[in-house]
This record gives sequence, C-alpha cells and structure tokens, in this order.
Amino acid sequence: MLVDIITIFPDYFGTTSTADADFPAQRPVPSAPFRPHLRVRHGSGPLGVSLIGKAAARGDLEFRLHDLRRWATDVHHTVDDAPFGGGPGMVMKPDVWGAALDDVAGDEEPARLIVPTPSGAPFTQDLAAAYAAERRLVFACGRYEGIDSRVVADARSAMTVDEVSIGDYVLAGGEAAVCVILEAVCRLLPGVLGNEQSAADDSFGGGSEAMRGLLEGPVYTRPRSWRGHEVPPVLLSGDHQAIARWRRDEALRRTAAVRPDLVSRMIGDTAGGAAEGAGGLSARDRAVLAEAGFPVDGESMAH
Ligand code: JAH
Repeated sequence: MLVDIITIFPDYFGTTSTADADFPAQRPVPSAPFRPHLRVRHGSGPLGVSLIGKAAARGDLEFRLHDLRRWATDVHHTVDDAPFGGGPGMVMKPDVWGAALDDVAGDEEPARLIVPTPSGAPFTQDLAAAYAAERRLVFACGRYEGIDSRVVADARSAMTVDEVSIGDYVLAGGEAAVCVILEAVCRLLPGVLGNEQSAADDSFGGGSEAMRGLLEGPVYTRPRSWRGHEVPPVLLSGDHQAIARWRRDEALRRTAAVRPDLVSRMIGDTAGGAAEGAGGLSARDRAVLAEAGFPVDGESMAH
C-alpha cells in the first residue's frame, strides 16, 4: 500500500529525509522545480516503529510525506488566510491545497483521499477494513480552522474523498487523526500483524461471529494469583464451551455498562426477528442484558 500525507508538519510523523533514490545524478529537466517527497527514518515516530515500521522497512507499505508549504507561492510560504464572513482564526488557502493535491494525487495511480475533520463522518472499524483494501491512500492534514471547503468539493470530481472524524473533540490539526487511522488500517494489512487472529477477535474486529459489535471483556495472564486477585476459575477449567460462554457474558456486561448505544443497536438489529445467530441475541444473551438493565424482551426498549 502506498500512503501519501500532505501536512505543514512532516516532522510530526518522525525524523524525515529525502531518499538517495530521489536525487538522480541526471535530472530530466534540471531547471524544473525539484520537489522530492520525504520519508520517515526507520525506527522514528508513529510510522517508523512497531509493526507499521517493520512493514514499511519490508516495502509492504510506503509512506511519503509532503510539506504543504512547497506549494505556497509567496516569499512567506503562506498557507492560510482570513475567513470570508468574519470570525476567529484562519482558513487554509484553496489554491495551495489544489496545487498540492494535483501534484501528489494527480498521477496515474488512483487514490482515495482522506481528510480528517471534526465535522466528518465517524471513522469505524468497517472503514478501516475498506481502507486496508485500497492500493493507495492520500491524507490531507488541515490546521487552523480547516481547509477552504471548495478543495474537497473540487477533489471529488477526480477521486473518492472521505471527510472523517475519529471522535467528538477538536484537535489542533489532522496529523494525530492520520496516525490513529493509519494504525487501525495498517494492522489489518496481510502480514503486518504477525498474529492474524488477534486482529479478528478484538473489540469491533468483527472476526469472531460470537463477539461482533461487542467490546472485549477482561483478559488475564500468569500468575494465577496476583496481589490477592485471582484469575476467574472458568478460564483455568479447560472447558472451552464454558470459557466461550463466559467471555460472551463478560463482553455483554461490559458493553451494557460503557456503551449502551451498541447494545441498543444489537437489540434493534434483532427486534421482531430471529431468535439468535447472525449477530443476534440468544435467550442467554437477553438474560445477561436484562440483569445489566436492558429490558430486551417484549416491546419496552427504554434505551
Ligand atoms: C482540527 C483540522 N475527529 C478528530 C479531529 C480531526 C481533525 C481535527 N480535529 C479533530 C482538525 C483542526 C484543523 C482538523
């Protein structure tokens, strides 16, 4: 997968440099403006370490960073201007962004453009899986009050554009959101995670049918007894069916406690429908949820 990131802070993503390969001895047009992209040094920053860094070192993943100011045309490399209609803060200039996107995304390889913004659609595990299936992603990092809205409108005529939000809070810019999105996406790439099963089973992973749409319950490792806290005996029983049932009970209880919206969605999905299966709720599930305060039998669905 090829990932391009356009930002006024390339260093946010780690220590960067231009690769030797980007300095050919004989440039085709020596007088043309020379605008090599930047690479993250292996082992540096959120894109250079851990599984993502290893995948990038192997060449399964390629990150290219682009300093937006390269496309600014004035001596001060200005990228922002005052908002039409007044109000606080500054807005990023459409001409600078338009030129950057033309150059970075305008080549032969089709790309999906992702623009993190607090006014975007929610970034979800399903979207992470969709991005992991793409050959090329381009991220546009805004700063200040955001990017002139015509930039996204214009880009939509050339490519798929997603304005996405990673949560209901305002950051100082899109860079941190890009790191979050890339971590969720890259661990789904074939060969990146090492243990393929843990990507499938975790909260929202959707891999194991039994846990779809639920938060993961508690997990334990050795020692069996630690500071007077014991590991739940069922996990030591060797009874795999009992363990699976206990894990589902715990997942239901935890989800009911901290994410009632997810439980309501599950109940809604099965209202008046099948008794169980296909992400539905069994009688036992409903009993566990009832104990957790969800009246999931009959018509009363308070949540
Ligand atoms: C803030 C550009 N959903 C989290 C999120 C994503 C992006 C931004 N804020 C929050 C942001 C300022 C400028 C983007």
